[in-house]
Amino acid sequence: MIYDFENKTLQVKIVYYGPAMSGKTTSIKHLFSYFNKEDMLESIDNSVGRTLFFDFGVLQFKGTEWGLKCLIYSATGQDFYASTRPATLNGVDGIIFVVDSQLEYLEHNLCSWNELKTLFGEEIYNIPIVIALNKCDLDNIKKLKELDFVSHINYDRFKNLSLKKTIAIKGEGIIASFFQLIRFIFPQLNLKISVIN
Ligand SMILES: Nc1nc2c(ncn2[C@@H]2O[C@H](COP(=O)(O)OP(=O)(O)O)[C@@H](O)[C@H]2O)c(=O)[nH]1
Ligand SMILES: [Mg+2]
Repeated sequence: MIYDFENKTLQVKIVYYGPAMSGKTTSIKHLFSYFNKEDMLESIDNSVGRTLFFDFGVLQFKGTEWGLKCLIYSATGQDFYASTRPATLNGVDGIIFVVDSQLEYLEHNLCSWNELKTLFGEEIYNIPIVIALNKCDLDNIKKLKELDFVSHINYDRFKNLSLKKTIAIKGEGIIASFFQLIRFIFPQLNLKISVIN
């Protein structure tokens, strides 16, 4: 977190993390389009549309006294681990962990989660995290239940951890997840903030 006293702005870094294809880019795209900021989002994709490196964008909000500048990144476990991790996870203030809630992807999700744990060690328990159980619309397949995932993580050790169901392709739960994370980072913040154009 960076305090810019001159401009009365707080700067935070938020990372959407999770296994490949869980819906990170879709979630971020919805977030930016919700605030009419699609043009502020850069996605570095490869030719088949998967995020090769990361998505990056800035959202700025105006509070009553201080402004809030959110640097938002996405990163996929493996790619991220290999090359972009140091720059992006350094000084992260909050993580939205995007889970693919199809039961068959449980291992994928846990693998990515464990990567995060390995990177941060004990520090992970201090980082505000929202776990987004994404793809909740897929009713025809076996879905991962909240408990399936929670039973594999030390849920009680986290200071600020919450689970939310999301459907990124419809934008459901995306804004709520984002503001839950902001509330974790700034428990005192007056959330009646407006986006800066
Ligand atoms: N059914 C369904 N598909 C989704 C959802 N979110 C993302 N997808 C699809 O999953 C695929 C991977 O999404 P993407 O955002 O690129 O994943 P990323 O690799 O984590 O950035 C795309 O085909 C998306 O359209 C969702 O909530 N429901
Ligand atoms: Mg992506």
